[in-house]
Amino acid sequence: MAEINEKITQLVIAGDGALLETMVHMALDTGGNAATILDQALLPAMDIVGQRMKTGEMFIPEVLLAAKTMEAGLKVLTPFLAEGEKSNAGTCVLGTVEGDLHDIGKNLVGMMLSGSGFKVIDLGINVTAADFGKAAVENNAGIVCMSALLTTTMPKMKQTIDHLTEAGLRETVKILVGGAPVTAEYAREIGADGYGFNAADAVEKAKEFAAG
Ligand code: B12
Repeated sequence: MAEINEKITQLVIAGDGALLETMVHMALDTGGNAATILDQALLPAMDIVGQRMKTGEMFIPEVLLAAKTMEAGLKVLTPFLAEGEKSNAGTCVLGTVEGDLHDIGKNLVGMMLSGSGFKVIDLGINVTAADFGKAAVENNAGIVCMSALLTTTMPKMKQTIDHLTEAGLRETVKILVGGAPVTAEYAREIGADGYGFNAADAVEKAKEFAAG
């Protein structure tokens, strides 16, 4: 299994979507666990891509191709990852903050939340504070989940929280934040109710909020 996982990692980095899908199917068919394939093959690929991006070994078009390939792999895994209980745990509004186009992590969080019984309103990327607020009201959401992958867009989380406070929504809406540069300390600093390290942690925190 370690060999297949390594091959999957390399295919994401190389951006070979067609072969990647075949390999992920093969990994599942030979008894591989979807969460393990995600943790040990797909996510490490994105870490390597990130390092190569930083050192200038990979350029944006190649990173984009790797990201698309990662998504193709995730699509194959989705039905196996999101097979949690189907209760109605509440409504979450989810989005990547304004100015930020990264959505792989956000999509994973959305997938796991909806697999755990939450109704997920995914606003996509580049979501303004006003749009988060509007969607929270329109959908009577109990939780607003924000993702940011850039240090330059993290302050948009605070702006959104301020907007929700001004709109009088802070009593009824819990705020959960996450994304690679975000920390629990930062979440506390900006007045969020919680921080999720990864998609599984996001579900745990959301369930705590829903339980009251
Ligand atoms: C893929 C990628 C891209 C793709 C995005 C494609 C897409 N559809 O998402 C493209 C090519 C578009 C891109 C562009 C850019 N990128 Co980029 N990108 C990445 C990369 C390699 C991977 C991100 C990723 O998908 N990781 C995998 C997912 C699963 O992990 P994740 O997002 O962290 O999510 C997990 C947790 O954080 C958490 N989580 C995430 N969101 C949420 C939300 C909630 C509520 C909760 C609870 C939890 C949670 O759960 C997730 C699942 O476990 C990272 C490097 C890295 N290692 O992060 C750089 C990186 C984030 N990018 C970076 C940069 C600089 C850029 C650009 C500015 C480059 C440029 N010069 O143009 C642009 C910015 C574009 C923009 N305005 O957003 C830097 C950021 C540096 C910084 N300190 O700010 C990084 C760190 C690369 C680097 N090492 O330099 N990028």
